[in-house]
Amino acid sequence: MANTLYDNLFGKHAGNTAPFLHLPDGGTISYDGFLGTAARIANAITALGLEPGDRVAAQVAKSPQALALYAACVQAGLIFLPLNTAYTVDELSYFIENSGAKLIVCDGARTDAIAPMAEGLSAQVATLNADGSGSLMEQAADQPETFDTVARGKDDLAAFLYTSGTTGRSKGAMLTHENLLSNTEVLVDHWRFTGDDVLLHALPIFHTHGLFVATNIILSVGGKMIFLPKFDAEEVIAWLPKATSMMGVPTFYTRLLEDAQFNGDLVRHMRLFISGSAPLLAETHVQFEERTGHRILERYGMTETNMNTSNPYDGERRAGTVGFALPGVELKITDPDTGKTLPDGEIGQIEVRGPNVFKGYWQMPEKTAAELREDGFFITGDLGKIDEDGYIHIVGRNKDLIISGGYNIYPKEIELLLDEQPGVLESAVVGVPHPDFGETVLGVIVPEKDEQPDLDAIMEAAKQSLARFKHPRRLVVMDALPRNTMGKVQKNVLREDFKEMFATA
Ligand code: MLC
Ligand code: AMP
Repeated sequence: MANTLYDNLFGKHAGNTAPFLHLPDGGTISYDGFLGTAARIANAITALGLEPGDRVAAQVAKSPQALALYAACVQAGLIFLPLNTAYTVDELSYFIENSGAKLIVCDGARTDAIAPMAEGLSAQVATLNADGSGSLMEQAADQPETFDTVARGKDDLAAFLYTSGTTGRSKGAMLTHENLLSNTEVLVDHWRFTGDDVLLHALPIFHTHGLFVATNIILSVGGKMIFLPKFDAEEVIAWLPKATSMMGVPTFYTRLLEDAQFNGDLVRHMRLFISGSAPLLAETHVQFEERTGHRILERYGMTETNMNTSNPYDGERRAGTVGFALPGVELKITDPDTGKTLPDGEIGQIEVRGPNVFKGYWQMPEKTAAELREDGFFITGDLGKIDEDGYIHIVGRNKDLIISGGYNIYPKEIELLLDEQPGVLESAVVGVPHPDFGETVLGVIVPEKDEQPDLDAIMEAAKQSLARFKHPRRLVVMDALPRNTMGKVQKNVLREDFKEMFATA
């Protein structure tokens, strides 16, 4: 039976005994072995009573089995909902409730904390640990190695990825089989991936970058991945000689450059380095070329759209730009007030349209209507301009968003928590420059009259409910927040005042 994504990424490798994954312990997993594991998992999940269209939430460490869970969901027509492993149970419960997930796959060590929440939301729980053990794989072990692929057309949903919102409530971006497949095919072609590629994969697999860009591309061409559990500069340096290509967020590149062992000899054979998810400083681009002779290829994407633009493979990869719209993607710069297209050179909001653009936010028609126009253009919330040579520059954001090490953080979510704390009158959260993470979180607190809020207790409260990467790196107390004549908090003033805070962190 036809299944758009499964047939084109997974099913076509049936019987292929060539390696798909190289693991840190030196072991390999073949395409055929991987598909067998995926089929067993698909059988196990359907035996739990899940049906096509149901959501499967996965908060699991990166492992071959975790990747096979993605393949299993695609094959069984289930909607895959990967979640950052850093999310707390509080955060998780929102995603489960909002998505109506029928199954949560989590690490065994978290079952005690997650099970009561799951029960309250009528979701089943299965475990999958970092070493591939757990109840999911136990249930899968007795299942057949083949599974009758469920038919799925191009408009059927394949995944929900939650992106935080400016109001503090996350939105489930609905991605179809066609959204994912069309983007993969364009990127394979644009970046010249072939079955000879060995991609060094050190990204997490719960986001677009590591899952839909990196993994789908390699699956599409039948290449190999060096599948590392996380980014560790020494480990990456040890494996680079065996790779042909690498994808990373800017922090990967700045950390490599900080390591004296990282030199040109190590990577002379490499074909391609790609960066995205956050702005790559032009100075990093230049330093990388000086050290290695390679020009990093920077591209621009989003959870809702996958990849939108890319610097050219053959032409000039221009530092500080994200290149041109990808084939099939229309991009325009518009006036945020009128929606009218602006002439080249002028700064406005970036809008995109194409087969890559998602179908909307799950059960949030107003939010969908506010960002996805009826004519199919998606308002990205990024501000940019097109230069005289057609290169697209991202110059800022029209949305209150912090990007730390490639993770998105919406200040509103943190402000809501800070505002609730004893002795706090109000707060503002801003992103300030950070040498390692690009930006980091600074919380500014205004106490109630004659109060002295307990900053340690506030940080403790943040730990309870927010993922580690969202915690303010520092809290400062001010008598009042800077406001404009309309009474709106001037976050730009705070960003400017505190821009040196972590300059040498
Ligand atoms: C980890 N920490 C972070 C963090 N990552 N804090 C802020 N920002 C981050 N990104 C926490 C850790 O929990 C730790 O807490 C402390 O900060 C320092 O940890 P570390 O050891 O230095 O971090 P590390 O584990 O090495 O992780 C850093 C990283 C990782 C940059 C390697 O965050 C990463 O892999 N980021 C990639 C994110 C990504 O894939 N984004 C793509 C989104 S898709 P403690 O308690 O020890 O202090 C997208 C669309 C597109 O945006 O265009 O691609
Ligand atoms: P996410 O919601 O995690 O998918 O993050 C998407 C956001 O990351 C975009 O809206 C941009 O603000 C940012 N982003 C992605 N790639 C780049 C890039 N190359 N340069 C600057 N910002 C980027």
